[in-house]
Amino acid sequence: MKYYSECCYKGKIIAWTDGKYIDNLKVIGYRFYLDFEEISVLDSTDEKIAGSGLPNLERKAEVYRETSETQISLKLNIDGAGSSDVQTGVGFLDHMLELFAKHGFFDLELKAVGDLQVDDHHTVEDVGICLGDAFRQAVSEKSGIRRFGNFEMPMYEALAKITLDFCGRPFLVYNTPLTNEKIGTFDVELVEEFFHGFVNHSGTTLHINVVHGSNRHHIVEAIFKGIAKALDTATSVDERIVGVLSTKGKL
Ligand SMILES: [Mn+2]
Repeated sequence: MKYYSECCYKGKIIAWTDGKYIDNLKVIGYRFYLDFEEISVLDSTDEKIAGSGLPNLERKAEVYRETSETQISLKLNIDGAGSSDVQTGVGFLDHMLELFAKHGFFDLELKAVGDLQVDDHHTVEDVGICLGDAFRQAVSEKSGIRRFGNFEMPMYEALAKITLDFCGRPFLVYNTPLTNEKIGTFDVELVEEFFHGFVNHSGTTLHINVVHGSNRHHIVEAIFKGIAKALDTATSVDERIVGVLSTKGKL
Protein backbone atom coordinates (compact mmCIF):
# COMPACT_ATOMS: atom_id res chain seq x y z
CA MET A 1 0.00 0.00 0.00
CA LYS A 2 2.99 2.31 0.13
CA TYR A 3 2.23 4.07 -3.14
CA TYR A 4 -1.32 4.84 -2.20
CA SER A 5 -0.90 8.12 -0.37
CA GLU A 6 1.92 9.27 -2.61
CA CYS A 7 -0.14 8.98 -5.73
CA CYS A 8 -3.59 10.10 -4.59
CA TYR A 9 -5.15 12.80 -6.61
CA LYS A 10 -8.47 14.52 -6.90
CA GLY A 11 -11.69 12.69 -7.52
CA LYS A 12 -12.60 9.20 -6.56
CA ILE A 13 -11.05 7.03 -9.16
CA ILE A 14 -11.18 3.31 -8.96
CA ALA A 15 -8.87 0.52 -9.86
CA TRP A 16 -10.07 -2.55 -11.62
CA THR A 17 -9.19 -6.13 -11.30
CA ASP A 18 -10.99 -9.41 -11.77
CA GLY A 19 -14.31 -7.67 -12.37
CA LYS A 20 -14.28 -5.85 -9.04
CA TYR A 21 -14.11 -2.12 -8.45
CA ILE A 22 -11.89 -1.03 -5.62
CA ASP A 23 -13.10 2.27 -4.20
CA ASN A 24 -11.14 5.21 -2.90
CA LEU A 25 -8.09 4.88 -5.04
CA LYS A 26 -7.45 8.31 -6.41
CA VAL A 27 -5.09 8.19 -9.29
CA ILE A 28 -4.13 10.39 -12.16
CA GLY A 29 -0.96 9.77 -14.06
CA TYR A 30 -0.51 6.30 -12.65
CA ARG A 31 -2.37 3.12 -13.16
CA PHE A 32 -2.83 0.76 -10.29
CA TYR A 33 -3.26 -2.94 -10.27
CA LEU A 34 -4.66 -4.62 -7.23
CA ASP A 35 -3.49 -8.12 -6.70
CA PHE A 36 -3.80 -10.04 -3.45
CA GLU A 37 -4.23 -6.78 -1.56
CA GLU A 38 -0.98 -5.34 -2.77
CA ILE A 39 -0.93 -2.33 -4.99
CA SER A 40 1.84 -1.80 -7.44
CA VAL A 41 2.40 1.06 -9.78
CA LEU A 42 2.71 -0.09 -13.33
CA ASP A 43 3.75 1.74 -16.39
CA SER A 44 0.69 2.83 -18.34
CA THR A 45 2.36 1.58 -21.50
CA ASP A 46 2.34 -1.92 -20.07
CA GLU A 47 0.22 -3.92 -22.50
CA LYS A 48 -1.20 -6.07 -19.75
CA ILE A 49 -2.74 -2.97 -18.21
CA ALA A 50 -3.58 -1.11 -21.39
CA GLY A 51 -5.63 -4.01 -22.64
CA SER A 52 -7.18 -5.13 -19.38
CA GLY A 53 -10.43 -3.22 -19.45
CA LEU A 54 -9.48 -0.60 -16.89
CA PRO A 55 -12.12 2.05 -16.41
CA ASN A 56 -11.50 5.44 -17.94
CA LEU A 57 -9.44 6.86 -15.10
CA GLU A 58 -8.80 10.18 -16.71
CA ARG A 59 -12.37 10.88 -17.83
CA LYS A 60 -11.28 12.23 -21.17
CA ALA A 61 -12.61 11.65 -24.65
CA GLU A 62 -11.58 12.26 -28.21
CA VAL A 63 -14.12 12.32 -30.99
CA TYR A 64 -13.64 12.60 -34.71
CA ARG A 65 -16.64 12.70 -37.00
CA GLU A 66 -16.68 13.26 -40.72
CA THR A 67 -19.69 13.43 -43.03
CA SER A 68 -20.30 15.04 -46.38
CA GLU A 69 -21.51 18.09 -44.44
CA THR A 70 -19.07 18.51 -41.57
CA GLN A 71 -15.67 17.47 -40.29
CA ILE A 72 -15.30 17.74 -36.53
CA SER A 73 -12.54 16.88 -34.08
CA LEU A 74 -13.11 17.31 -30.37
CA LYS A 75 -11.16 16.67 -27.19
CA LEU A 76 -12.85 16.81 -23.81
CA ASN A 77 -11.57 16.50 -20.26
CA ILE A 78 -14.42 16.44 -17.74
CA ASP A 79 -12.03 17.09 -14.86
CA GLY A 80 -10.52 20.13 -16.46
CA ALA A 81 -9.93 23.75 -15.50
CA GLY A 82 -12.40 25.38 -17.88
CA SER A 83 -9.97 26.08 -20.69
CA SER A 84 -11.11 25.99 -24.27
CA ASP A 85 -9.99 26.35 -27.84
CA VAL A 86 -13.11 26.37 -29.97
CA GLN A 87 -13.25 27.09 -33.67
CA THR A 88 -16.46 26.13 -35.43
CA GLY A 89 -16.76 28.96 -37.90
CA VAL A 90 -20.00 29.95 -36.13
CA GLY A 91 -19.04 32.82 -33.84
CA PHE A 92 -22.05 32.65 -31.54
CA LEU A 93 -21.60 28.90 -31.04
CA ASP A 94 -17.92 29.42 -30.20
CA HIS A 95 -18.95 31.98 -27.59
CA MET A 96 -21.49 29.55 -26.07
CA LEU A 97 -19.05 26.63 -25.97
CA GLU A 98 -16.29 28.71 -24.43
CA LEU A 99 -18.53 29.76 -21.56
CA PHE A 100 -19.88 26.19 -21.31
CA ALA A 101 -16.32 24.94 -20.76
CA LYS A 102 -15.50 27.74 -18.35
CA HIS A 103 -18.52 27.28 -16.10
CA GLY A 104 -18.48 23.48 -16.17
CA PHE A 105 -14.71 23.28 -15.53
CA PHE A 106 -14.36 21.20 -18.67
CA ASP A 107 -11.33 21.44 -20.97
CA LEU A 108 -12.56 21.55 -24.52
CA GLU A 109 -10.69 21.60 -27.80
CA LEU A 110 -12.93 21.71 -30.82
CA LYS A 111 -12.41 22.31 -34.48
CA ALA A 112 -15.27 22.08 -36.93
CA VAL A 113 -15.25 22.65 -40.66
CA GLY A 114 -18.81 22.65 -41.93
CA ASP A 115 -20.84 23.59 -44.96
CA LEU A 116 -21.49 27.13 -43.75
CA GLN A 117 -22.14 28.16 -47.34
CA VAL A 118 -25.46 26.34 -46.93
CA ASP A 119 -26.17 27.70 -43.46
CA ASP A 120 -25.07 26.97 -39.87
CA HIS A 121 -27.49 24.09 -39.39
CA HIS A 122 -25.31 21.04 -40.04
CA THR A 123 -22.35 22.44 -38.18
CA VAL A 124 -24.32 23.35 -35.05
CA GLU A 125 -26.22 20.06 -34.97
CA ASP A 126 -23.10 17.95 -35.56
CA VAL A 127 -21.10 19.77 -32.89
CA GLY A 128 -23.92 18.90 -30.47
CA ILE A 129 -23.66 15.27 -31.57
CA CYS A 130 -19.89 15.18 -31.04
CA LEU A 131 -20.12 16.87 -27.64
CA GLY A 132 -22.71 14.28 -26.62
CA ASP A 133 -20.49 11.43 -27.82
CA ALA A 134 -17.57 12.90 -25.88
CA PHE A 135 -19.47 13.11 -22.59
CA ARG A 136 -20.77 9.57 -22.96
CA GLN A 137 -17.26 8.28 -23.61
CA ALA A 138 -15.66 10.30 -20.83
CA VAL A 139 -18.01 9.06 -18.08
CA SER A 140 -17.49 5.52 -19.32
CA GLU A 141 -19.53 3.12 -17.15
CA LYS A 142 -20.85 6.07 -15.08
CA SER A 143 -19.43 4.45 -12.00
CA GLY A 144 -19.56 6.72 -8.95
CA ILE A 145 -21.12 9.73 -10.68
CA ARG A 146 -23.91 11.73 -9.07
CA ARG A 147 -26.00 11.25 -12.21
CA PHE A 148 -28.47 14.10 -11.57
CA GLY A 149 -27.82 17.79 -11.87
CA ASN A 150 -29.89 20.93 -11.84
CA PHE A 151 -29.21 24.62 -11.91
CA GLU A 152 -31.21 27.82 -12.13
CA MET A 153 -29.03 30.22 -14.09
CA PRO A 154 -29.79 33.92 -14.24
CA MET A 155 -28.47 36.17 -16.97
CA TYR A 156 -29.75 39.66 -16.35
CA GLU A 157 -33.51 39.47 -16.97
CA ALA A 158 -33.39 35.85 -18.24
CA LEU A 159 -33.71 32.79 -16.02
CA ALA A 160 -33.05 29.27 -17.31
CA LYS A 161 -33.99 26.30 -15.19
CA ILE A 162 -31.95 23.23 -16.15
CA THR A 163 -32.65 19.72 -14.89
CA LEU A 164 -30.78 16.68 -16.16
CA ASP A 165 -30.30 12.99 -15.58
CA PHE A 166 -27.29 11.18 -17.03
CA CYS A 167 -29.31 8.01 -17.24
CA GLY A 168 -28.76 6.61 -20.74
CA ARG A 169 -32.27 7.60 -21.86
CA PRO A 170 -32.22 10.47 -24.34
CA PHE A 171 -35.04 12.94 -23.86
CA LEU A 172 -35.23 16.68 -24.41
CA VAL A 173 -37.75 19.15 -23.05
CA TYR A 174 -37.17 22.50 -24.67
CA ASN A 175 -39.47 25.11 -23.27
CA THR A 176 -38.36 28.67 -24.03
CA PRO A 177 -39.86 31.98 -25.12
CA LEU A 178 -37.38 32.04 -28.03
CA THR A 179 -38.88 32.59 -31.44
CA ASN A 180 -37.27 31.81 -34.74
CA GLU A 181 -35.16 34.92 -35.06
CA LYS A 182 -31.47 35.66 -35.27
CA ILE A 183 -28.75 36.57 -32.80
CA GLY A 184 -26.40 38.41 -35.09
CA THR A 185 -26.23 35.96 -38.00
CA PHE A 186 -27.09 32.94 -35.83
CA ASP A 187 -30.47 31.22 -36.26
CA VAL A 188 -31.99 30.89 -32.80
CA GLU A 189 -33.83 27.69 -33.75
CA LEU A 190 -30.44 25.94 -33.97
CA VAL A 191 -30.11 25.97 -30.19
CA GLU A 192 -32.78 23.29 -30.01
CA GLU A 193 -31.08 21.32 -32.80
CA PHE A 194 -27.81 21.47 -30.90
CA PHE A 195 -29.35 20.04 -27.75
CA HIS A 196 -31.24 17.34 -29.64
CA GLY A 197 -27.89 16.16 -30.98
CA PHE A 198 -26.30 16.40 -27.56
CA VAL A 199 -29.08 14.54 -25.73
CA ASN A 200 -29.33 11.73 -28.26
CA HIS A 201 -25.61 11.04 -28.24
CA SER A 202 -24.84 11.59 -24.55
CA GLY A 203 -27.85 9.59 -23.40
CA THR A 204 -29.15 12.29 -21.08
CA THR A 205 -32.64 13.33 -20.11
CA LEU A 206 -32.47 17.11 -20.28
CA HIS A 207 -35.18 19.58 -19.33
CA ILE A 208 -34.59 23.16 -20.41
CA ASN A 209 -37.22 25.49 -19.00
CA VAL A 210 -36.66 29.18 -19.47
CA VAL A 211 -38.84 30.77 -16.82
CA HIS A 212 -38.63 34.26 -18.28
CA GLY A 213 -36.41 36.49 -20.33
CA SER A 214 -36.56 38.83 -23.29
CA ASN A 215 -33.06 39.26 -24.70
CA ARG A 216 -32.24 36.34 -26.99
CA HIS A 217 -28.52 36.42 -26.32
CA HIS A 218 -29.13 36.41 -22.56
CA ILE A 219 -31.60 33.55 -22.76
CA VAL A 220 -29.32 31.27 -24.79
CA GLU A 221 -26.31 32.13 -22.65
CA ALA A 222 -28.28 31.26 -19.50
CA ILE A 223 -29.17 27.91 -21.06
CA PHE A 224 -25.58 27.00 -21.93
CA LYS A 225 -24.18 28.15 -18.59
CA GLY A 226 -26.92 26.39 -16.65
CA ILE A 227 -26.31 23.14 -18.50
CA ALA A 228 -22.59 23.43 -17.84
CA LYS A 229 -23.24 23.75 -14.09
CA ALA A 230 -25.79 20.93 -14.05
CA LEU A 231 -23.48 18.65 -16.06
CA ASP A 232 -20.58 19.45 -13.77
CA THR A 233 -22.65 18.22 -10.84
CA ALA A 234 -24.12 15.20 -12.63
CA THR A 235 -20.71 13.96 -13.79
CA SER A 236 -18.96 14.61 -10.49
CA VAL A 237 -18.08 11.71 -8.26
CA ASP A 238 -19.71 11.00 -4.92
CA GLU A 239 -17.54 8.70 -2.83
CA ARG A 240 -20.61 7.09 -1.24
CA ILE A 241 -21.72 5.71 -4.60
CA VAL A 242 -20.48 2.22 -5.27
CA GLY A 243 -20.87 1.24 -8.91
CA VAL A 244 -23.70 3.16 -10.58
CA LEU A 245 -26.46 5.10 -8.85
CA SER A 246 -29.35 2.94 -9.94
CA THR A 247 -31.40 0.19 -8.35
CA LYS A 248 -31.13 -1.57 -11.70
CA GLY A 249 -27.36 -1.59 -11.39
CA LYS A 250 -26.90 -0.15 -14.86
CA LEU A 251 -27.21 3.26 -16.46
MN1 LIG B 1 -22.51 36.75 -24.19
